[in-house]
Amino acid sequence: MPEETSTNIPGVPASEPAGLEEPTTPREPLPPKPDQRGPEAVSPTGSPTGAPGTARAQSGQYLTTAQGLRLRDTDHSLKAGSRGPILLQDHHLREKITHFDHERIPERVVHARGAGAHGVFRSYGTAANITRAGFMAKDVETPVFVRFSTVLGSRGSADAVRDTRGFSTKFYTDEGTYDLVGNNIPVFFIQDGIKFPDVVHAAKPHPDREIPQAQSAHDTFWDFVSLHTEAQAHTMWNMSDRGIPRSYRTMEGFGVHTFRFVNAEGRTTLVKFHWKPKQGVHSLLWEEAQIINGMDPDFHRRDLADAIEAGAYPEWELGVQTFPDTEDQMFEGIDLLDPTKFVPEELAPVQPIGVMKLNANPTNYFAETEQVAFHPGHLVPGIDVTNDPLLQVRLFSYLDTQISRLGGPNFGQIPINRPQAPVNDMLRDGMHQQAVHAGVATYRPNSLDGGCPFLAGEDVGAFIDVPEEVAAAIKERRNPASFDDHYSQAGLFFRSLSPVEQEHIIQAYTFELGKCYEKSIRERQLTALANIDAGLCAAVAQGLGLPAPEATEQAPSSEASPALSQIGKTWPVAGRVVGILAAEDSDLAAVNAVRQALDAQGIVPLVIAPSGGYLGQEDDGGVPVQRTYLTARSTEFDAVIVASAAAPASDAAPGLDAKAGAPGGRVDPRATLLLTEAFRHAKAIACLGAGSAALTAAGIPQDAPGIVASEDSEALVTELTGLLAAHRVWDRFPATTA
Ligand code: HDE
Repeated sequence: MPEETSTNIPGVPASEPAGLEEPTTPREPLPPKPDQRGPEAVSPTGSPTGAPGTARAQSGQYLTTAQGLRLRDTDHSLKAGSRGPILLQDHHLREKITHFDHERIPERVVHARGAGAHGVFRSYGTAANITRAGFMAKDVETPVFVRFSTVLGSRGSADAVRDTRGFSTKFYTDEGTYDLVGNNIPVFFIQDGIKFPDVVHAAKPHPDREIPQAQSAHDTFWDFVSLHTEAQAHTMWNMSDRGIPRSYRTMEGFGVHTFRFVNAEGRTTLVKFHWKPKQGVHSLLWEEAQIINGMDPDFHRRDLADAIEAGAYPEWELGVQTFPDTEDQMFEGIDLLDPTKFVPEELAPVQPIGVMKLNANPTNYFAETEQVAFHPGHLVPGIDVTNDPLLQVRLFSYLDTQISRLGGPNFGQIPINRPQAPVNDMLRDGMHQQAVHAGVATYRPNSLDGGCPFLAGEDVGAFIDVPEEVAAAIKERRNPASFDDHYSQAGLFFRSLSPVEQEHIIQAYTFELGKCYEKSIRERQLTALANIDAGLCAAVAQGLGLPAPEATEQAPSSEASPALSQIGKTWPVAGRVVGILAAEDSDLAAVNAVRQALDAQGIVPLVIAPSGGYLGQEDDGGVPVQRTYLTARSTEFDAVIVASAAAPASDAAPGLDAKAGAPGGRVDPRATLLLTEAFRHAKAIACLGAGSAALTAAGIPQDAPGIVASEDSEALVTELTGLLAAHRVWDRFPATTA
């Protein structure tokens, strides 16, 4: 049998024997693609990355081994004959497969699923009286990298699950890197970090079958939170709309703990951090979230990346609530060291100190978003910690976890983690050491390296621990009595919301507890709800078909905090997505006019049609189709516009026929589903002229709130924009709840 040979190298015939001169020279070498050039010799923050040569990632035009050896073939193993066994001497094969075998690193033990972005933080320069941290006190810009995350799910889990979201920001300041590692909920499940493994084990999938993924609706979670009642306040926030944000762009962020600012004179102030999204605070509905997790599990990741790519850069204002650093560290009866409590904005207003804009997507997910290492102990002069027992444990945990996650103690040298400030430490060697350190004296004091590096004084930016007096105390395992109230703030939160939001909370508890198999767990959680709010308990009990228990504790009552409601305000509409249902027989001039009017508002118009390509002629007034009835689902859109037919036939539903010329001109059921869902999810629906026949087909009353119709595209978009600014047509609830 003749020996078979094959090669895919341009210009090299398949039958050519080995030993040719320069067989790998392409006939017409092309310049490297922009995304193949490899990183510049600077870190993402603009600072030099260190020794020359450390930025070698991709250079040159030829495929090489890790050692730079040019390769002629990467598709065929070296074999003893084309049908023979593979030879152990195939060094390229072994390098390629060995590297592949080790491509994965352990995912984060919590917050494994995330999305990141680069940006800048501009300080207003108004905080100088309370902090000496230059990046907050002066009117300066600081590069940042932000990572948003869910907590419970694995790295490949869905985005739109009911969960807390992480909101971590790395500020590359010129005084060192500062990490603000927060959440989108201002309170936490536990008061002492020693319980973190318990809450996480309870919330993660059951250890026997490893289900359910990325969900709290299961027995072990509710078993824990019903027994461990200090978790009730955080759980209430999770059951609210905050647990299912519309987008990472529409989430608030909170530092959760109380931190300590120190000003230039050494005076201290206690602070709580708040990120306020300029896009507004918006959420999904539970049914929407469930559909999204099937239709587009990457919904939040895609939304963030698309918005940044489109130039709709999301912004958050950073603010602080400030409190006097008194001996008892209490404020209006709230213990500032208790991380299960928040301070209502009505008691301590949030004072803005700067604004952050996210303006660049990561170049490489693994290198940046996966390898970024946050740590609440990454502090700068002017910001210090408090004795919050949750924060104190975090100060240990985050450094420790990176050592197994990133393979050793040198994770700070990974480009995304490199500080912008000059680094001159005495840390040496270790796994994955990248630096070539000079000098012999890796100790202090020394005379051999001229005493270098020197110690800094406060005048040149040294970090000085706040000389806090620690009162003589008994060594004990115990919380202060001021941590005892577990219910009042859960009730305060519930009572501060609008009826629609309260209804969502009732549905969420009823859903989640309905997924628990153990009746005793449902009953115990109902008792906790009775201690929080009798009305809430009764409504959930009714949904579960269980009697509503009596309260076992009388929680102190507190004033409502209207600032907690997400409803009743209006917000910018830029970056919102509007679907335009159209078909071949639609009035294409009107569709194009409406697209332009939306675009002028910064809204993203997406045309949905029975099939892809163009409606009409591409180069003669046609309309590009971005989604087909097959690929579109209502959940992608914040509002929907129905196009009218150019010349409506009497028996046709204009513009939305299943197929051109379909008998009876019926409306495509997928278009009907899209409209029905958009209506049920309280989204604005607009009809261009006679398009409203499609609404009739979907059973949507024309006079329902948030249904608008106009022949004039400008007027239609103006009305629609007004509705979008409120996020949803709230008047449709609670009569038609999701
Ligand atoms: Fe975390 N947390 N956490 N956490 N956390 C981690 O650190 C931990 C807590 C938060 O995008 C881990 O690098 C303990 C509160 C965010 O990379 C780990 C305790 C808050 C992220 C860890 C807490 C957070 C993490 C896992 C109780 C809100 C994602 C990987 C004492 C203020 C950071 C990692 C990112 C990640 C431990 C409680 C927020 C294991 C022990 C409270 C946003 O170190």
